[in-house]
Amino acid sequence: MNINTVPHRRYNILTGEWVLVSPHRTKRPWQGKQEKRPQLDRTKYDEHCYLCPNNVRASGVKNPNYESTYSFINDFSALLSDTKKAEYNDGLLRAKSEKGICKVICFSSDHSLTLPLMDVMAIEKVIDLWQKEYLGLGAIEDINHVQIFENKGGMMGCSNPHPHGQIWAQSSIPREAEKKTRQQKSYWDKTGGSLLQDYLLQELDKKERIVVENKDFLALVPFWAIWPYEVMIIPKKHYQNIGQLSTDEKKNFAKIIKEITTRYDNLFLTSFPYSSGIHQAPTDGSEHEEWHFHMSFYPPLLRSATVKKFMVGYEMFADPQRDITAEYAAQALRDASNVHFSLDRLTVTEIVNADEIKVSETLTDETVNSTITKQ
Ligand code: H2U
Repeated sequence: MNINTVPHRRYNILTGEWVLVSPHRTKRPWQGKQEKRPQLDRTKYDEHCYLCPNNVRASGVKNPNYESTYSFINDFSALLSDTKKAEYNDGLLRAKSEKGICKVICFSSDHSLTLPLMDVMAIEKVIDLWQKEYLGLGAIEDINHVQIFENKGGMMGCSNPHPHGQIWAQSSIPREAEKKTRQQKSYWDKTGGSLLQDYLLQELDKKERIVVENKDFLALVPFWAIWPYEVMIIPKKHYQNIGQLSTDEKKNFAKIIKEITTRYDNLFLTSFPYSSGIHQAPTDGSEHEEWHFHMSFYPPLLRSATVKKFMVGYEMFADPQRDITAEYAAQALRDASNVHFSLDRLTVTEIVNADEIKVSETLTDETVNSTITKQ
């Protein structure tokens, strides 16, 4: 089967689910919604920002004069640490109380930054904090799962441009982690090996979906990607959680995060919106040897800085679907520069024109064919 032309379904080894891929559909004209291009804000300190140092948050608490990273319990936490165990059962209606802790993680005291614009040492400090929080929260009784994530950009529902992420830690294992535990465990029991380690070796051999690589990490567009430019960062060693990373490995993790997010911004010359998250072993007291931690980026942009993918219709009722192939996306990200465009003296006209360039580029046969030929 020619996966560059034939409509097909791809299997996600981590979730056991399928995605419909329709490569012939990239030529579909677009007369639909165009999002607003986000402004690049250079304000280093905003007196109205709830997350800037020394400012008072909505709860009335004052942030300390922090210099690099800072974490605090979310003032509007979705989960609370003092929730008592309780159940509601009424015929077919069932509910269970859920206990947890939600935290906000400020990546930097500088309001104007984003991960691609931070230097590697500053990103390492974010990773230090993620490690500390994963281990600390995970050690608490009744906290069986720790979800680290970032919503970047207004398009992803982020409420504040100050560089930050969140952590929701809770007693239940949520759906995505539960699926991934099941799939990895069944592979481990069958083969005695790690599912992601074997996948990583196959991708290293094929090379067509790899975006960048360093001594300790690989960043690729997974074969089963759903989002147009979805990326997964996988450690080369079989680690269950980020707590196992050495100082050297943390530096390489920071480098590859910076590299991927810079290429994202350069793809459409915009601050690329996404949701990213780290999936790692549950903290329920079991060893979870089957787990291989990884970080995923789910960005919505499809054709340009203003045209995004919609997860609607067939996707809501049947299966996720994509038009551009994972191989095309990996090639586009490999072709993007790893020097951030804002440091590269581009003119405003070039940035504004980038919308039209990308919209027409993704629509022509030549671009699709030339990418396929390159592979
Ligand atoms: P988002 O930008 O992804 O919405 O995350 C910001 C979080 O910060 C959000 O969960 C919290 C919100 O509840 N927050 C506080 O805890 N205190 C504040 O003063 C404002 C925002």
